[in-house]
Parts: sequence; structure tokens; C-alpha cells
Amino acid sequence: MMRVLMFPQAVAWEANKPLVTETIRVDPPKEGEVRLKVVANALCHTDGKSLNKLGVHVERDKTRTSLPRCSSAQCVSPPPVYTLSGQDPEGLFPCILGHEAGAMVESVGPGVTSVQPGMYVIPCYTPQCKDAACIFCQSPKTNLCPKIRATQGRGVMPDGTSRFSTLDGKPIYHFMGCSTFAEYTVVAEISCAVVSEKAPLDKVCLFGCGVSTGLGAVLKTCAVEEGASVAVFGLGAVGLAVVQAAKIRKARRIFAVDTNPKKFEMAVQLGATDCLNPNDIPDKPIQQVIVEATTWGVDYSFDATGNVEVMRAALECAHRGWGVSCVIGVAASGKLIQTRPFQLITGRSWKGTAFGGWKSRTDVPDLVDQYMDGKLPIDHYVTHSFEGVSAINDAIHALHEGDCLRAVVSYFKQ
Ligand code: NAD
Ligand code: AHE
Ligand code: ZN
Repeated sequence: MMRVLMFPQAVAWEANKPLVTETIRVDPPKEGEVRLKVVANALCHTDGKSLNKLGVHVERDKTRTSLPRCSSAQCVSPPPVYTLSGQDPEGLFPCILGHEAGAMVESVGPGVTSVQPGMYVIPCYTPQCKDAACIFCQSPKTNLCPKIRATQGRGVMPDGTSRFSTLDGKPIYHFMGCSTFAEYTVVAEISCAVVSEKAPLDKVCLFGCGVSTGLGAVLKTCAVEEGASVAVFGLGAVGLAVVQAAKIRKARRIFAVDTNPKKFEMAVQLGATDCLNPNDIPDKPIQQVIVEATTWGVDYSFDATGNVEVMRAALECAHRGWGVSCVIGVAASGKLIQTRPFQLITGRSWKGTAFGGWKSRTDVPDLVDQYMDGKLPIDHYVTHSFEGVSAINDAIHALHEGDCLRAVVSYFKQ
């Protein structure tokens, strides 16, 4: 008989309020579900940016209800965006955030066959059911398996209920099918990518979201070819992974664009040939700068900022006749992209990617193997490391510094 576990988890009680680290109940996995011991979790800026922009800190107790400001000199507390701010249409409270983790299987529910206790897995917010009847899983054109997407968006497991609750029985929502700001979590079996039992989970957790996404945008979604020209807007972990993949694909020219010049050194190390700071060229739109530097624009461009004006610039610097622009960044709710239709009539295409187009359970183990074989280095993305769930607080502070790519919080020794 499987036990209910009681462990510390960082709970987002409501929008615009601090997270609270407290002991909650984690129920045993039901049919088709897996309970995971989360070993390490990286803060993705989809979670972290929300917290960062709110100046929200993880508190150890529930007594504090005001929204504390960050003491970082660089934090100007810009307007809140996304899930924790309440602007994500799928942001439900109370919930447990987090979706970029490395974990060990603790127990499995009835009917689970692809994982066993002790296995290492990366929980993936894009699942892969592999059913013969799933036209998405059967198609090589997409990774967007919809099997549990609706319940995932409603913050519950596929049977419509939650496995998390407070000690007095109040249910807590799941988030993105992962909820890894937690020592233990429950996910669907079809969300578990089984990875090498030798893999360092405090590194390969990065394959759970941002790094995989940037790599896949180039290698999979756009299938950039040798000799192509590329422009990347935004040089966080996602955009830098675009640069890394473009280099892998032997792109001829790689423009790296960011308003934070601290990002350029790493971009060049990874293969960028030209670094551009739009703030240094205030009199000219950045798309015009790139078109002029290339005559007709770049073969492929990528937005990794989430800013809809930048998405427009990325589209408009794509090559006349065939340029492809890929939206990776997640814009705040209600934001719309726009351009003159003429830009599309004259041969540019706009596309987007979720999780880099990777089919999670098939492709993530392969990415991990490439890392283990030394063919796909990713350690450089881990700029900050912390220990213990309550150190998510410190990790959030680190995100304010402008030089943080990924802050990894290890909950357990591997
Ligand atoms: P990040 O915050 O670390 O990086 C964003 C970078 O953009 C920063 O370096 C910032 O200085 C730069 N930037 C901001 N405004 C800019 C501007 N006007 N011009 C140029 N650069 C600018 O974030 P990240 O973790 O790298 O994630 C990037 C985006 O990708 C986020 O929006 C995130 O939510 C999204 N994301 C999408 C997917 C997906 O599957 N589509 C997966 C993961 C992350
Ligand atoms: N809940 C949001 C959707 C946000 C979104 O687009 N998320 C990205 C992943 S961000 C990872 O850091 C994504 O891949 N989405 C595909 C999906 O199925 O959610 C909203 O707007 O409702
Ligand atoms: Zn993410």
C-alpha cells in the first residue's frame, strides 16, 4: 500500500503573492501516473521571470502576506507578467510551479509499464502518448501530443483531480504537468522521459525545457541547413541554445541580438559571428541593420525574448523569398504579433515552436546520451547552483542579476 508523502513544497497561494515553503501531502500515483522524487530543478524564465518581475520571494512561513520587493540594485520591479501575476490564462492558484527538472521514480500507479522505481526521468511538459490512434504522436510533423493537454491546463491530473493538498485537506493545483518546485511530485507516465542512470540530474534537468527548446528550434522545427544565415533575438539559455545549435549546423553567419551586452561573450564562445545591441543603434530598427548587413536578410531568425515587437523585428529581418522566422518566446497574455502582410507575400514565413519540436520521450533520452558522450555540452548554462527547496528563494534572487542563465536548485544528493 503506497503512502501519502508529506514534504516541503514551494506553494504559490495566489497571484501577486509570495511563494510559501510548507509541508504538504503528496498522494500516491493513480492509474497511469508516476510519483517522482525531484533531485534537481532549474528555474526556467517562464517561471522565474514571473517571480523576478514581481519581486516575489520564497518565504518559509505563511505569516507574511505583503509582496516583498527585491533588494537587488538591478530590480526595477517592472509590471508583473505571466503565471504568477495572474495574466496566464492557465495560471491557477494555489499551485506548485516548476517544470525543468531531473528526478528519480519513487513509485508507479497501476498500469504503468514504461518506468519503474529507481529509474531516472526528466518530466516533460510536452508529453508523448505514442498511441497508434494519436495522429499527433504518429505524425513526424509535430510533438504536440494533446492527450493530457486539457487537464494539464486546468492544473489537474488526467482524471481531473490533484495529488497535492495541504495538511488540512485543501487541494493544490499542478502546473504544466510537472510541478517540480517540490521534493515529490506526481506526473503522468506519458510525461516521463527515461534517461541514462549515469546522468547527472543537476545538469540534464536543463533538457526539461529551455535548452532543449533552443536546440530543437534550430535542429528540428526549422531544420537549419549548413551554410545558412541566422539571427537570434534574446540570449538567455534559450537563445544561446539557438546559437549553439546553429553552430552545430555549420551556419555561415550567426547574428546574436540582446539589449544586455553581458550576454555577448558566451554567444561568441558558442559560435555567434556578429553581436548587436539595439540600444547602440537607436536611430535604426534592428531589422533594418540586419537586412543591410546581409543584403536580403537572414535565412532563419528566432525570437527568444517573448516581446512581440521583437518578434516583428525577427520576422522582418528574414530573407526576401524564403526567410523563416520562428517564435520561441512566450508573450504576456493578450499581446498580439503584427507585421505588414506584404512581408509574408514577399516570401517570409512565420512559425513557432513548443519544446523545440522534440517528441519528449523519444528525443530527450537521446539528447542526454549526446551530452553524456561529450558531443553536446550544456554545463555552461548552469551559472548558479543552490541546495534545498527553500533555496528557491536564492535562485530567484540570482535571476535578477542579468548574468544568470540557469539557476539549478538541488533538493537531494544523487
Ligand atoms: P531569459 O529571460 O533568460 O532571456 C531573455 C533574453 O532576452 C535576455 O538576455 C534579455 O536581455 C533579452 N532581451 C529582452 N528584451 C530584449 C530586446 N528588446 N531585444 C533583444 N533582447 C532582449 O529567458 P529564457 O529562459 O532564455 O527564455 C526565453 C523565452 O523563451 C521566454 O519568453 C520563455 O518564456 C520562452 N520559452 C519558450 C519555450 C517554448 O517551448 N516555446 C520554452 C522555454 C522558454
Ligand atoms: N499557458 C500559456 C501557454 C504558455 C506557452 O506557450 N508555453 C510554452 C512553453 S514555455 C516553457 O517555458 C509552450 O510550449 N506551450 C505549448 C503548450 O502546449 O502549452 C497560455 O498562454 O495559455
Ligand atoms: Zn520552461
